[in-house]
Amino acid sequence: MMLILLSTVGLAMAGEPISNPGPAPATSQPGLHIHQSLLSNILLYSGYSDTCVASALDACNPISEQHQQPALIQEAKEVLKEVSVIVNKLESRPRHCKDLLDSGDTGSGLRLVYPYPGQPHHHVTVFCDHTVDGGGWTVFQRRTNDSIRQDFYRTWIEYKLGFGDIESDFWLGLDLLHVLTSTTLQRLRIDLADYEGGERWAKYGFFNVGSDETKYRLSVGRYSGDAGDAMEYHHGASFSTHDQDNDIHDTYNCAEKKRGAWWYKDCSKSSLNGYQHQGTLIQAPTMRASTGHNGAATATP
Ligand SMILES: [Ca+2]
Repeated sequence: MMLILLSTVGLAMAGEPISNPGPAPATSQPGLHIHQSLLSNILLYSGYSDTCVASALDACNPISEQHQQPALIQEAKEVLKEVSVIVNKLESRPRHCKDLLDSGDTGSGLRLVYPYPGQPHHHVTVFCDHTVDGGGWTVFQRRTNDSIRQDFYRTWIEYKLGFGDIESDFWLGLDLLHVLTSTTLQRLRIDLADYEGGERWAKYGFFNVGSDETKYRLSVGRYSGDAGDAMEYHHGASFSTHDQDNDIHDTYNCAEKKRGAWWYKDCSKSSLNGYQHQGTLIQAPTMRASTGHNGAATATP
């Protein structure tokens, strides 16, 4: 495709002045409008007179201008149209679950998405949840009350890349979370359940996870829900694991203290990857990210 485009440009430019026309012929006359063209220079240099070259090339103009160039332009337009169709097709690939919902895929479960800008073929598998709060949620963490549970006391590299069973207990991974929350505005929803069947939720109108360079710094804003705001305290914090202490506590690593991995400061008001207590209180959290919908909560704080 690109070769055709380059070829078209090359042909279209063939009549343009050249920077080094070579030795000027002795018979050259000022004002001859074609004397700098490639072909006229060759002919003049070969010994043909100006008048002869001018009349010969003038006779060719109707063909090149009225037939050849429109044909080339038409060809270029068709090539550009094909390129445009391909680009639109690639750009319309779903970046996250909200794109899938908008395209009419209302089924929850595993789906392929293409979240990486400039990498239209790089896909990942995510779990889409369209059952809560209008749908369009990309689940990035889930802890169940199943008999077999994932261990969430994991290393930095495991939290970076993700772990677990995406249809049960899992953590999607900080690298992917950064991409998902950086390419479009995202909201965050957390659903909590206790062992007695009680349920609470918290939602944030803005949610972003920074890059590896920031140690995946958390940004959240605009709380709503009935679980209480336990995330605002963590706004601006970097992520910590038991083998990488990025919290602001001087004497110990909060991730070790809480037996978890989170955006700890000094140390936490929430720790949803922390030790999962058996008994009366939390927790079986599910964390979801989604772009806004229903025209609400899509603006930047
Ligand atoms: Ca510390």
